[in-house]
Amino acid sequence: MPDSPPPRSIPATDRAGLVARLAAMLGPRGLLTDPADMAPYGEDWRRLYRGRPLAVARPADTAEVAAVVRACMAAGVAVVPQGGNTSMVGGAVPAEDGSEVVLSLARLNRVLALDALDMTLTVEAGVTLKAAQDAAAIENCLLPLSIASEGTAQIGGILSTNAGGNNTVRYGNARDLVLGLEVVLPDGEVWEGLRRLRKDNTGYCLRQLFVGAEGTLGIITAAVLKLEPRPREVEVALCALPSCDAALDLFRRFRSYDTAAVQAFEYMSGLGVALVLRHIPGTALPLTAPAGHFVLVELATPRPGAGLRRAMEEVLEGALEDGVVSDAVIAESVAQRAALWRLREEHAEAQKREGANVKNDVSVPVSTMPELIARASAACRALLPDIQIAPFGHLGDGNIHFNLVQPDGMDPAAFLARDHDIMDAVGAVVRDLGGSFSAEHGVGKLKPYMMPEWRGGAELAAMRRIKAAFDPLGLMNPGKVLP
Ligand code: 2HG
Ligand code: ZN
Repeated sequence: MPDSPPPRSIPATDRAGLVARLAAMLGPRGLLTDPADMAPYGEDWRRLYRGRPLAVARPADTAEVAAVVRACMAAGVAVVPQGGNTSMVGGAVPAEDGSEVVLSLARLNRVLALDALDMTLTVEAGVTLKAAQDAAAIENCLLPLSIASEGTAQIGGILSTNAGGNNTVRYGNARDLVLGLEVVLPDGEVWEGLRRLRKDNTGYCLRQLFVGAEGTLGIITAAVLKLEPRPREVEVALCALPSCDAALDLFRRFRSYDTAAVQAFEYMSGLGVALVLRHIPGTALPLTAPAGHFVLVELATPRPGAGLRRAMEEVLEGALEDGVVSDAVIAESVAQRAALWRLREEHAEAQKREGANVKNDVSVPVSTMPELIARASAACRALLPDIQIAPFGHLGDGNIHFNLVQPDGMDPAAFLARDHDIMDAVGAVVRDLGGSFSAEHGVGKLKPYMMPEWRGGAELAAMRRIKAAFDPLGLMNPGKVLP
């Protein structure tokens, strides 16, 4: 089995021939070649990478996706699948040398079926998460995946990266929501696995191989997703707390009161909230004083007459009496709920506006989160005393975005030049606590270099064998996931 993919360079004439064949196959709506039209497909959301696509293919259906893949493979040209292009790790950017075709799934944007008895939603890969949520809501169902980029991120990319988000604490990752897939394999064959079965115990679970593979094994073109009943009652509260230990104490209190109702339990640092208030117009803190730590908790249930408001008030009253919470506000309306959530959802945007960022999407056992934050903060300050430390995220899952913002006034490029030092310093603490270097954003182009150290030996060797079996030419999203 080859350990590294064969060289991919081919003569320019072959590339020109491929582009001509794709143009004939897809028509003007289906192929972009003008550099200005292609520019948005070359750059990632964080602007860490500026790739240059050979062409951007925009097939209209699965048969066209398969035809594009077959043509590219025949020409020895790599394919980079792209959904909403919201990756935090450069998972969907092409190489800088103009040698790779970006394959956008955006035109595969049909909701195919919803079954309110089976509780399944079948969608094409280019449907945005928001459109899929809205489709489920029409039938009084909930697609229980929620991420800040849901208006742009597409189902194919969400599954390919095994996205997590705000409701993982209750419903699991994208991986836990997928029943069936349709996938175009690297040889252009289509695997028609759009099954709607809750139980199907027939050999290797292929669909789970493609979930989280970041387009390196094939291209997801459609999916069957599990739905949940739509909540009848929802309560959201924002709490100020004296410490991260207190946040964990509060999590324990909510879980022991009614574990099934906890739908989100999100942590925010005092600095992170301050950056949102500074950079995002229309945001406000509905509490009396600033604090060092905040939690946003959401309770929800489809049970009629569950009395969640009473549950929220009782837990918070106890926590206030015991000094676990210093202040709290419960949303009184849908608009107030949205305003509280905005303080959390705008963290990534606010940090981007503040300056250059280094992100650490890490996970540790939930119980060790206060230790992680304390030790990683000390390690970062030892590198750069004025570094701005703004951890936030999915405390209930043990997944924190341990994000660092450049010191005030520092040259952004000089700060980003320290990114590996900073990630390594945080990574050392995470390793010591038995954690992971990527909890929900994936590996992409940014982190394959970490794989040998974190996943080396038998695990990485097995992954390489899987890659070689599916993609012997090494042409599916090369340079991502595997070093
Ligand atoms: C979130 O939880 C996203 O908002 C983005 O995963 C996190 O900016 C980040 O690091
Ligand atoms: Zn997140």
